[in-house]
Amino acid sequence: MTTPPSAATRPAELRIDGDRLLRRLTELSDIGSIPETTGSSRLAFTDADKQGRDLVVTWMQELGLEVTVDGIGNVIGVWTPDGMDPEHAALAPVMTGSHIDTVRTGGRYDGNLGVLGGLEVIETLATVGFIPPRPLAVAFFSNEEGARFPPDMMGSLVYVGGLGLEQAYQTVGIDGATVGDELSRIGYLGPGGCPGLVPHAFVEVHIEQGPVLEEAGFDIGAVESVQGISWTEITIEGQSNHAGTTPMRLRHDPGFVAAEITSFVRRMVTELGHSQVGTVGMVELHPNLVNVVAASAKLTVDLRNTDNEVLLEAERRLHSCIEQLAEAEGVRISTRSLARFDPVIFDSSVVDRVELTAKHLGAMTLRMPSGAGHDAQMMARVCPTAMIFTPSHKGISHNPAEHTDQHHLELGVNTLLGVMVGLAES
Ligand code: HGY
Ligand code: MN
Ligand code: MN
Repeated sequence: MTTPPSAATRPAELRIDGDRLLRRLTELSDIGSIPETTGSSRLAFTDADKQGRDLVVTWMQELGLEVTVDGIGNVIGVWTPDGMDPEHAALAPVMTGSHIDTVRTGGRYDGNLGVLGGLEVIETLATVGFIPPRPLAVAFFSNEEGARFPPDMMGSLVYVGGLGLEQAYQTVGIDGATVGDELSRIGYLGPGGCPGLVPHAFVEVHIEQGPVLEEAGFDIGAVESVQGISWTEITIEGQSNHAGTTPMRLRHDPGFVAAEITSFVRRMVTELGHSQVGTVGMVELHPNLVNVVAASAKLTVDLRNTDNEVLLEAERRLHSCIEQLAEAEGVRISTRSLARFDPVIFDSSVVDRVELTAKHLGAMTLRMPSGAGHDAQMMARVCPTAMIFTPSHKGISHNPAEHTDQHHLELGVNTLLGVMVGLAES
């Protein structure tokens, strides 16, 4: 039996409770909070991540969701309200979700908005007794950031069968721990099978994490695609030596080579232009002392582009630069790919639905690509998928100062509500 959409319960007229959403966002970001900021640090599978997980699972249970934990720690809550026709209850759910792990200097909204927004949609519908014609589900996927254990989107990649559990378990993090050990240590190595159940459709609301929407005065992004991502770890081995006595002609200096690679990346992406971006986010020297020519250096290069051909060219240029530097400085350089995902195009009918739903709510909408990686790009491999973006103040993210005003948070989650109900009824 599906609730006849009376005026009170017709989803198009429903609006979420923005204060309740903000309360949950605040309570979650208090876990691993970064003093004097609204940000948090909850690297994947740390104690702080566990605490965040436990809190969200409690909220899922309080909402009456059926909660399962799978083999990589993805948590899926399915809402099958009492009174739903049994054959409707057996249908694949419309799923939303995102992640609650953060980078070390994370903000309040990255990932959290997509998970808590999903809970808010379900609570809003349940409160008026609305019964959708199929179940709804909210997920948080493990280790979306990939900052401690590469690649990013690890949990959703396993969920869709793109990475085997055993390979994921053996991944060694930047601190030497392994995914398998940490997952069981925090008690989230669950029984749920991987790959996971295939949803009817998937939609994720997320902050843009860039300046486009705010600068151009738009309220909602109807995300059409995610750009390609290439992460490379570079290890340089030279010869440790005395900083004072070693003539420059005898040096094999990994610190110098790391700096050369860093400035090469900036020059190269500037030359390639358009949507090419490049970041050296991590540089470690050993022994990292003022009066020692480094023995070794390790750095990471993050390259991204909406055009895969140009991204491949950027990778080729990086590797040729590395070979030339190794030859010129007499050092040994090895590289390891940490992540490589081609650009992803979302389902145009779901993108249309995002745009129409947001416009119906009075939002100024913009169709756009995503510069950041998201779990939705993995879900797009198995079901019709798209994303909803809300503006980020000054485009700041992966920074405790990350901010989105409540009006836009509410607009994003109200759009999510309309899209989820629409997909359930489609
Ligand atoms: O790296 C990314 O784009 C995402 O924040 N994990
Ligand atoms: Mn994110
Ligand atoms: Mn992120």
